[in-house]
Amino acid sequence: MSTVKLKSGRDATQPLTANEHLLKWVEKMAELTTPDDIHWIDGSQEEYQALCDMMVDSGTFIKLNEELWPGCYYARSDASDVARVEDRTYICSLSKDNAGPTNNWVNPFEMRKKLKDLFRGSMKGRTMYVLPFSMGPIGSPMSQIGVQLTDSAYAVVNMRIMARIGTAVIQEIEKDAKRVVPCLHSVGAPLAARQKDVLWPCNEDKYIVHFPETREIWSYGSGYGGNALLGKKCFALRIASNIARDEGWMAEHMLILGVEDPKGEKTYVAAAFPSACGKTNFSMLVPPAGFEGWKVWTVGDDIAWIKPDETGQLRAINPEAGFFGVAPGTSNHTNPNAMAALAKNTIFTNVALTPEGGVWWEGMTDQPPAECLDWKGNKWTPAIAKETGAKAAHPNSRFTAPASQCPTIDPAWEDPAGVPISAMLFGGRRATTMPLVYQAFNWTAGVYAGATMGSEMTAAAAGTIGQVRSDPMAMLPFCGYHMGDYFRHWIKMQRLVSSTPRVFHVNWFRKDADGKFMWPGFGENMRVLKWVVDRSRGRALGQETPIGWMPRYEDIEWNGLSYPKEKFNQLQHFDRAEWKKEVMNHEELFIKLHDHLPPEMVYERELLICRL
Ligand code: TSX
Ligand code: MN
Repeated sequence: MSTVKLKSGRDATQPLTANEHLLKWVEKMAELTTPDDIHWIDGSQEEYQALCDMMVDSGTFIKLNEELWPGCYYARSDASDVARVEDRTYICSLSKDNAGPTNNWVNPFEMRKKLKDLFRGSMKGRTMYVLPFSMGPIGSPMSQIGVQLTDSAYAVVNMRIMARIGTAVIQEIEKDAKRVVPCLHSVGAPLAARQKDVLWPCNEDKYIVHFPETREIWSYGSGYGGNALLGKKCFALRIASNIARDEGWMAEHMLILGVEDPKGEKTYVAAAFPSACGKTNFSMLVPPAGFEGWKVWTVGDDIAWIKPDETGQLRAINPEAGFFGVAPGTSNHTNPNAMAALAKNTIFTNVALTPEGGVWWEGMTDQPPAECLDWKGNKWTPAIAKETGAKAAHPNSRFTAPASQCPTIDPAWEDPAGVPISAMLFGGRRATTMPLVYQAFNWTAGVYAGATMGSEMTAAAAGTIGQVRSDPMAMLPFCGYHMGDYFRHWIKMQRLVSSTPRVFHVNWFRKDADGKFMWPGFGENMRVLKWVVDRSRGRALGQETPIGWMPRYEDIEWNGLSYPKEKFNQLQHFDRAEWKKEVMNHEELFIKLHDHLPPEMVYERELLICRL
């Protein structure tokens, strides 16, 4: 195997930089992993096309019907490589105490030795791509730069959608204004001479390793999602959370949206929800009937980097350039803006393939196709599904789509200065206890609400469905250091800003006694968003309750929706007995974090108990 030929005649094996530091590292890693070739990624359209063509030739990619899905490709992963591997994810800080009880930890010296053994010769028979990338707009003072060395062309083409990559990033590196985060990635499947490759190479042994002090990422054995696109969860959350703590900013698992009212006034909100709560849908919300003239603009759907500006105002950027969204459940009803974003130039992974050369997934259309190939390549029909329960698309199947193609993408989404954040939302999937919305009394109470948030598991190990799992700030799998220190950092942020954003807790998923969702959700969440915006701007009323400020029926805009007052009161009802139990459960996490837990969390809990 040798690297792709480019029509322009550029020899991709020639380094794109003379930067000693970068060249030395690439050379050293090539000595370790022994690839057959090295390909320097310039990020051009031509190069992207050549890599896609190469994967079509090898069978890893299927080109979709150009009439139906222009510029789109389809991939199936190995059936054992379909999601992030949390039990194989490590934070290898010098001291175990710095990783904390919610992360896996191995002594970094031991781990380095282990990784060197794993990576030794791991790229044999393959090309090593040198992929310079910027998380955040190139040149923004809030952006961070990395270089990913990878033997996966699939990772390269996905990263081209998810981040800014190539020559322009090299120029940033040469200015040497910023330090580069080295990211080494191998699927862990070296090829012997004349050995035929498989469609999705990977290794059953997987290691996703972060060294927070030296700001390094080493990922071995997986080609899927967050395991392989190292700019996303590994860099933009786990490593960036460490940088942010040291530098006084925040790297959060949050969407960012802008609400524009009919007068053109714009208010930006960031929101942290755990997985399976519809974060992408919320970030692209379509205002419902009764909200004519209102617009919701999308800045990001997954990650926010938030930093005080010179005046102390918190401003946020989306460090990503694309959406790596869960396909199942995405439709013209639930999220027409995502459907428009993924209509072209998109990579689909583990969805179903239709006979016309199109894609399908559960929930995409009311009518399933009469026949298709499922994510494993097997024949799938609605009858087979009924009989065997087989899903056409894997529940964690994905689309990789350019953010620029989203009809609601905010005009300021690439503003190097970011957008000003006025409010922060926390929320989970809760059938009971949690009202539709309440506002925390102040910043510290808001940090408490975020720290103690939980969500019911939808798909998990047998017997755990419906159980509430605590997921502080939706960061449980993504915080790159001790969770107690992370809470301290949140508390401390108040001292670094001129004014804190207002903090709210929301729950779209409360159920009535018959097990029916009480709130229509989706576009109707705009009614909650309006109250949030008005509260943040100091012009909406609410009533004080033991848990925070809550809207009364008359504080919500009901134009366009008939929702009875009694039902709203039930939806907003807070039950003292349920909440007492809830607060007792908070102790479990707090005990785990005890010696690092900021005293503010203990006091907030005591105050809440007293009010209850
Ligand atoms: O994304 C969702 N959001 C946020 C949208 C802006 N989902 C999908 C969650 C899975 C990813 C929701 N599901 C939301 C929601 O607000 N609410 C619900 C629950 C629900 C489901 C179906 C109905 C209502 C609520 N159907 C009818 O009322 C007819
Ligand atoms: Mn996420």
